[in-house]
Amino acid sequence: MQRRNFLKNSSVAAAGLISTPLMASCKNNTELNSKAVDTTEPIIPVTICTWNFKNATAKAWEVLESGGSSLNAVQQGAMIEEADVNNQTVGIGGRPDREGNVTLDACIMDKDGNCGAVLCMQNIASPVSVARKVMEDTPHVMLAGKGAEKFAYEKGFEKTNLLTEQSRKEWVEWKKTSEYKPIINIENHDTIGILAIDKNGDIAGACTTSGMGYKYAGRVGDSPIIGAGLFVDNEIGAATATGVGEEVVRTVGSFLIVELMRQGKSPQEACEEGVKRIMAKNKDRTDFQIGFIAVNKKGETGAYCIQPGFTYRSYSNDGHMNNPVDSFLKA
Ligand code: SD4
Repeated sequence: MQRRNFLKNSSVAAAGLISTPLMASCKNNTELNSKAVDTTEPIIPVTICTWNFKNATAKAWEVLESGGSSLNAVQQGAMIEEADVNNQTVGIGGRPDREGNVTLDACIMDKDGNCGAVLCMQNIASPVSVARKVMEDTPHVMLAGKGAEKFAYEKGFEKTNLLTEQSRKEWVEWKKTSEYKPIINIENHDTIGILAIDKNGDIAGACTTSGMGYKYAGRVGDSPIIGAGLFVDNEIGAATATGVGEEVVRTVGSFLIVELMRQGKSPQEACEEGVKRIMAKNKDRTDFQIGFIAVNKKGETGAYCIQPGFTYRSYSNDGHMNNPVDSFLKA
């Protein structure tokens, strides 16, 4: 019998045994019984991120190993990619929209279900850090556009030109045809979604992107949308996404994956089901990429994608690895 089924059956048996007059102790007994059979140690701390962003997971691991919170770990990991001018889908150096403006989306979520996001924000280099301020210093979850930018200045963030010469040149080239394909080539996926569990067993996640290159001005994808690009439930686990955001939004992908884990699926099984739900609605399409990664409360991880080529980084006591990811469509 698979261990998960064994656990399920054990807790059912435990619940059966105690459906006696001692109802007051019912909850405690159930907890004791299920804990008694679940003897495996969680694999924590752990951090994982979309793609091969080894500097991000290295930074997050440094925070986790020194006893820092998962929230600090994911923020600091994400900030590494935001500051990398060579990453053209995150932070400084991100590809602009069709009008030449770099607009950034990011969100962050903590162990208590607190979350913050900024959408379509310009001129600020670390949107994930502004998202954290939204979470911690306002009664809101999302700030967008000029309001988000104004808020960032109020919080001491500096105005920064996000359009690098490289991204500007490519945009000028793109304008010659202005061909708008809301499809991201596999090679162009650079959005970072990062998840972590700290030494206390608490989970947090962050996601940050400049979105699709040459998008309509004002377009926002999944990455800053809690439930779509990222979701954390400290009792269950967390998930995050990269790829064509519209499709992730349509299935509320990251929330779906966490809920599937709640129902007993492993992170791997949950990611596979998440991708299958998307493909079920896109039966005739083979031209877009989405990758999900997930971690459960025990530190087990999983990932799945549509097209071959997606990988995810993990850092735990088992080492720092770039993990190949199985895909729905085969090469
Ligand atoms: C978006 N999901 O804005 C993002 C794009 C992405 O790698 O993941 N790019 O739709």
